[in-house]
Amino acid sequence: MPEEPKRRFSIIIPVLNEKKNLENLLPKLNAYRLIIIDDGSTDGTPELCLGKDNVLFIERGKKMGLVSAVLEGFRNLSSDDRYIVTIDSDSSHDPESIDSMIRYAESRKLDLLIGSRYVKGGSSEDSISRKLMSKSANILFRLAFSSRIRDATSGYRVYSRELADFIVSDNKIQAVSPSYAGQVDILRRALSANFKIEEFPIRFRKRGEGNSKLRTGDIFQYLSLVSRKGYLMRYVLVGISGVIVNEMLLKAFLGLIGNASEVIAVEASVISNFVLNDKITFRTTGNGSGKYFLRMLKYNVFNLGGVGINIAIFLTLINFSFNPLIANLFGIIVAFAFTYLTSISIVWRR
Ligand SMILES: Nc1nc2c(ncn2[C@@H]2O[C@H](COP(=O)(O)OP(=O)(O)O)[C@@H](O)[C@H]2O)c(=O)[nH]1
Ligand SMILES: [Mg+2]
Repeated sequence: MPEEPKRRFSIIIPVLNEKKNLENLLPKLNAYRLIIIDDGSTDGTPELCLGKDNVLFIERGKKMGLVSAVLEGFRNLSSDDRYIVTIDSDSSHDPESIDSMIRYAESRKLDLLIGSRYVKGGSSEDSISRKLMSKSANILFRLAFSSRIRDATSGYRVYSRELADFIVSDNKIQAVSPSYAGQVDILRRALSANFKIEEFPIRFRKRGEGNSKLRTGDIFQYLSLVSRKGYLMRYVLVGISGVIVNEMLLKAFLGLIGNASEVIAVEASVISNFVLNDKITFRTTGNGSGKYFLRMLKYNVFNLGGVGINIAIFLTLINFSFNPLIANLFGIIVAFAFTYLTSISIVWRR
């Protein structure tokens, strides 16, 4: 059987001063159609890329961000591109995986296949500090978006044409997250639009020549995206509002009914937290009052469980002669983790 022509796929390569790395990479990609997006490299990158017949070279002149470069690639696909690969040009991503990734994406009819360092069979040769940063970013992603994806920040991906077109028509991504955070923004939107997404193990190498283009500002952009769009920060803020409700009610009722006012204060703050989380944190809309009360009941039960956990940890640590305030703090943290995890995985499970 004749081999299928590989040029039905385009490979998008964002580049910024990567001449030495591209000298290694480009010869391995002769069989593919390449869309290289350069943002004003001054190291001879454009000269290296120009004049190759499988390369569409797009020069933008100034640094506009990694994901904005990917989107520029999406806007320049060929009409017969059914899948699109994005790959870093710094020698971190092994082009050997491209064919197996595309085959896997095709056979599973996926819209997005993420080359992942953190699934079984994947690995990363990054420095400890970079690994720590990337792992933290991914833990935050999973907690904030209630997702199972383990390598949300990876730039080695296979996109279906449908998803690429969907992303290009979504002008918010371009405006909000043109840089690294955009990888996660794309994933978040694809998840909530129910595109089919999986991960594929890759071996991630240390970058070849040159330095990372990641800046401190990119990290803040990521944190800002996660806190604005994710569940976790909103949940924390609602939790703080619950503490205020609790303290105010306790103050109001203490003189009237004594210690029993603690019960009223706790229950009222649980209910007010529920109402706010349902409306603001998880933005639940129109799925029936029956379900609403069921969620409220579940939330109540888990919160009472949280109170139990808090007290149990408090009493245990006190027994080990911890300072009571520290013991209580530990209790609060574990109880918070418990109620948050049950909220995203059970009460407001999507
Ligand atoms: N066109 C373009 N490419 C970029 C930009 N920022 C990073 N890249 C490229 O995106 C890939 C990943 O960047 P890199 O610096 O390796 O990020 P890191 O792996 O997180 O350290 C590399 O191929 C870079 O050359 C940008 O603003 N514009
Ligand atoms: Mg890199």
